[in-house]
Order: sequence, then C-alpha cells, then structure tokens
Amino acid sequence: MAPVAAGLFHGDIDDKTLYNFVVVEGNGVKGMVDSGLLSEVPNLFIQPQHERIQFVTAVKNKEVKTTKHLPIIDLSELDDPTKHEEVVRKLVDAAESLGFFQIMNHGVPSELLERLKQAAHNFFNQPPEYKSLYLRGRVSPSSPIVKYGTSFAPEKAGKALEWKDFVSMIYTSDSDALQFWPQECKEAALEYLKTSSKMVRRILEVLFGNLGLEVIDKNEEYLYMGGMRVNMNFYPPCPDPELTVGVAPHSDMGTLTVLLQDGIGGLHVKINEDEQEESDGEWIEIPPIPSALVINVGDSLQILSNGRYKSAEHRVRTTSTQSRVSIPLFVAPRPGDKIGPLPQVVENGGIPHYRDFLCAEYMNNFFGKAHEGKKSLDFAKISP
Ligand SMILES: O=C(O)CCC(=O)C(=O)O
Repeated sequence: MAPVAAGLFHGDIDDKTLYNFVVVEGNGVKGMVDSGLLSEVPNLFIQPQHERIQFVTAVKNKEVKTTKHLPIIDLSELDDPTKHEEVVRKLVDAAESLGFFQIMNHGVPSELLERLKQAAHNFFNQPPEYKSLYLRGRVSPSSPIVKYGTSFAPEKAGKALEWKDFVSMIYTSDSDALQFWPQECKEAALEYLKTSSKMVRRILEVLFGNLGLEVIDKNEEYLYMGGMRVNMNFYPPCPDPELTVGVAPHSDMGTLTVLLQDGIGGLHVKINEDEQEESDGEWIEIPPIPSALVINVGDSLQILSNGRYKSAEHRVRTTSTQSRVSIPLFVAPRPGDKIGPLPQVVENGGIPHYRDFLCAEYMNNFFGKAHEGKKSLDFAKISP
C-alpha cells in the first residue's frame, strides 16, 4: 500500500485524490478497502437515490423463486430423444421472455469452476503494483490483450463509481492467451473458454434453429461467436451496500454471456418490463446454484433475431461481509463483422427493427458510455 493511503480515508480527502488512488494508480476498490481505514462509503461511490438497490426488495424478490422466473435447464437432456424437444422449448422460451436462464450438466467440469473462482482470488490478491501493470489505458506492450481496472466507465463525469474491480482477457489465440494473460488465471480462463464454447455453440444452434437456420456453418459461427473475452470481477465488502452498486443496470453487448458466480449472491435480473405497456419491470435476485452457469442473451442476439430474443438487463448489489467473485465469458461477433437482423427472420414482409452496422462501432458506443440499462440498443434501433 502506497504511504498516501494512510491519510486517504480520514474524511478530509478530496474526490480527485481518491479517484487517482483507486482508478488512475490502479489500487482499485480492493486497495481502498484493504487499507482498513474505510469506515464509510466515500462520496465518489454513493449512487443517486433512484440507482440504489434496496436490500429488502432483493430479499423479498428472492421468494419469487419459481421456475417461470428462474428457468434452470438441464442441458444434457438435449441428448435424450425423449426430452430433446422439451429442452429446446425451455431454451427458446427463456431467450424470448427473460433473455436469461441457468444451466446444469453443461459439460464444464465442476472442478474447473472451483479452479476459476480460486484463480480470480489469486489474481486480485496480488499487490496493486503488480495488477496495475495491466491497467487499461496504460496497456503495456507485454499485455496488449489484458485490461485491469475498476468500475465500468470511471471517467464518465457525474456518474458514481461501481464497487468492483475487474480484469478482462481478450481471446486472440491459445498461444497469445498463454503468453499475455496473467499467470494466476490464464490456464483456468482458457480452459473455461474452450469448454464453454462447445456448450455456447449448442445453445446458439438451438436458438438459431428455432429461427429457421438449421446448421451453423463456419462463417456463421464467426459471426455469432468469433469474439470472446473472459472477465474476472471482484467485489470487495462494502461498509454500506445500500448506497452503492457492484454493477449498474446494463445488458451485455454480444450474443451470449456465460457467467459463473460464487456462492455469495447479488446478481439481479429485470423481469416483466414492457415498453408498450410502460411497465418498468421489477428486479429479482438470481440465487447461486453450485455447479450451475448463468446464460444471458446479449444485444447482438437481440438484433440478429430482430427482437425475437431479448437481451437481459442485469445489475449487481454489493455485500458488507464477504468479497464476491464472478467470471463472465462474453461471446460476441468480431469487431470487423457487420451484423443486423438476419434475412431469414425478416423475410416474408417482416419489418427490420435494427439497422446493419459494424460491430466495432457498436463496441465503441457501448464502451464509451456508462451503464444505462438497455439504452445501448438505441445505437442500432430503427425508430418506428
Ligand atoms: O457479477 C455478476 O454477477 C455480473 C457481472 C456483469 O454483469 C458484468 O461483468 O458485466
């Protein structure tokens, strides 16, 4: 810990100095919490009233634990001819309504899931001086495809910071991953990406099959899953979770996200939102299930399916007692790919609800703004 930290949290510290310590110097939220001097939430992290997560609401909603709201799908049953159609229906229903489901028996070994969570702790337990070698915006020649940071868009003036540190590992090739990704997590993260890819392809085949695309050929595979990134998120304990958010409401950018969460809990998904009926929807907490993986539909799949599948709006609350880790694998088209509603979906007089665009442009727009619900889709929406 830098000596400046000792004086940081005595109440007389200004926002700029704290911002520099946490964001610019790469100490992260973890560095701030580890100082042991933090008795209350600093201003920089205090969310406006309407963004705060009422803990009571989350607990109450947890009781809405019905299979309708929280589909848990046994993926191995796709191989059982007597159950295949039923599982296809469950996957399609979940993608069309919530854009969200949990899967069991998915082919990613439980032992690997345990190793991944440990790897995340191993990375974040390294000293700030080491982690900041991977700082975003200061990407060193030795780590061009790794970004470590805190909050999603900390540079956005006027937005409170998220109570989260992360490391993002972009996949370019196996050898790049083994050379550039941090040694604490590279092997587990690469294995996760490889084993999950098979399961992602399977789910996409089911979802696209339902739209009339029978087989995913190599070109289509690139379009749906050519860009991959493994993130590791670390949420340190927070002195007052009701003032902060771990991650503000957002949808993911790609086609599908595979998410491993540990047993702490805190992931919320929005349900029952209806633009036509002007209903804001409500949040439910997704209880962690040992060995399960969470699957989210992302914006790209909503666009490719011309709105048939819905990207899931989600957020994360913080907790006061323990550190939480989560490990999303973001599956997306490549930046150089152009996407839009698939011809098969809009043919026969259908109206495209989204324009065609280059994914790199979508990414620039997405990463250039703070999280704001599903507003990211506005970039591609065709107004009626
Ligand atoms: O931590 C989680 O459960 C979700 C993380 C997330 O939404 C993200 O990294 O974009």
